[in-house]
Amino acid sequence: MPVIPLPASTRAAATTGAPLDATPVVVRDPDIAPEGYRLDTGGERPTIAAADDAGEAYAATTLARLADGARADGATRLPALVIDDAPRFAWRGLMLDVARHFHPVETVLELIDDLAALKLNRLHLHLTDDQGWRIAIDARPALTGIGASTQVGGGGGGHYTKDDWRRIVEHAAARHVVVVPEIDLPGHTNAALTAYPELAPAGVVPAPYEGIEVGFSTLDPRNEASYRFVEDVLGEVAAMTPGPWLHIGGDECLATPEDDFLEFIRRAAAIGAATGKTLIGWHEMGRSHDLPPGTIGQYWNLTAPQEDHAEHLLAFVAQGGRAILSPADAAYLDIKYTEDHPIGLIWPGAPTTLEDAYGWEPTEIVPGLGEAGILGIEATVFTETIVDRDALRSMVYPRIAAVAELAWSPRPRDGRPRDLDDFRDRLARLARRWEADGLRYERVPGVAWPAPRTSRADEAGADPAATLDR
Ligand code: TNX
Repeated sequence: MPVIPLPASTRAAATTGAPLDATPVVVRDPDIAPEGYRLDTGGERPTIAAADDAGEAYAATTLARLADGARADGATRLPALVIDDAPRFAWRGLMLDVARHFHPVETVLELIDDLAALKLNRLHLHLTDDQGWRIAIDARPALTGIGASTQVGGGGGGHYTKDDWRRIVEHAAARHVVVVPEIDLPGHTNAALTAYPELAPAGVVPAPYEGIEVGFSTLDPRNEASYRFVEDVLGEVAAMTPGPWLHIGGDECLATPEDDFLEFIRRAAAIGAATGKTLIGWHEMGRSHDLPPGTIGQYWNLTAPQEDHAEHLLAFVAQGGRAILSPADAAYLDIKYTEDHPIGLIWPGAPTTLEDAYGWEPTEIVPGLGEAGILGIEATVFTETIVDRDALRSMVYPRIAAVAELAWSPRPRDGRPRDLDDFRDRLARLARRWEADGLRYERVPGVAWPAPRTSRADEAGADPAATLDR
């Protein structure tokens, strides 16, 4: 079953099932796969069978979309169907960078709702970077003092208090989304160094940074105080986070000499593992052969791997871990849609269209990495150019639907490509809901998008351009 169900009108048995408003009967069935479900819409009441709460929730989502489709067709009953559905990958994620531009709690809560609606189950928050530190650490108050006061382009920053964090993780858990905090180490640490300059390598005087370069900062790997800092931070983040994962970054450490990098990763990973969490690192961390067993590698290089990036990812699997795939030319939702798109970066070399986001196969990226080595896939949204909720929505939608479908739906048999036209048709139907919810998405070419809904602001006589799509 694709993550976006087919419209009811295309189904042979349409409108002979349960009435649209019938409350489903829910049963537990331990033989159904984790997060999977069986949905039978044939009787007077739909039946949902699932092994767990997530499967039950995903069945309810599919049922709601089927009802949307039937209603749009003017039907009063559901199509009579039996759907056996379960995810291909256990890890179906989105990463949001709240460091380059801070995004408030409400934006994050809404994003979690969006993820759950597409059967995505991980929200990775990139909480720290050169331009800002966004999470309260009681033992290190300056991190959210001076360290949180900046962001790309200026205009102030922000951070999450421990109460904010609790709201985020609880909201997520109620929607079967696990929050994964990332503390990026030892590079991407300029904001931390402005707060605690004694952790910078000797001779480096950190100044606040609000540009978009990468790779210039590092905690001093030769200073014992750096490891006490890592202990304080990872200890508190682990304690306040109910999920089992802790991401420690490790990417783009261009200012850390290789030997120092390897020693830092060995020690920081041991500190992280001692919290009891399973660690995740960007694939460069695979340069280390001293990773705690089971450490997960996240791949950010291209769908056609360059240099030694694939080798570094495979080193995680060799050390007992698995891979999360986030290829930058397909799953980076901060990359421009077109060369002249007003928002976004274009460092992978070309824009990322909806078709690019949909047109890749996870097992065909890193030679030697098969289905068993792949924990799942994750889209990312770095926010150098993404300043607010509307900009975020316009970059995330519709490409997130492509990533969600690759994460959930089975690979087409016989290695055939996925049916792009079918995906576009289903997407056009789904967008009616986005219109109804009044949320911004990018009306990329190739999809028969629904007519834009007249906004409330428009009805009130305000400037329609403020809320309508470009
Ligand atoms: C690469 S991918 C980064 C980030 C940037 C992003 C922009 C990775 C691990 N690092 O530092 O924000 O590109 O797309």
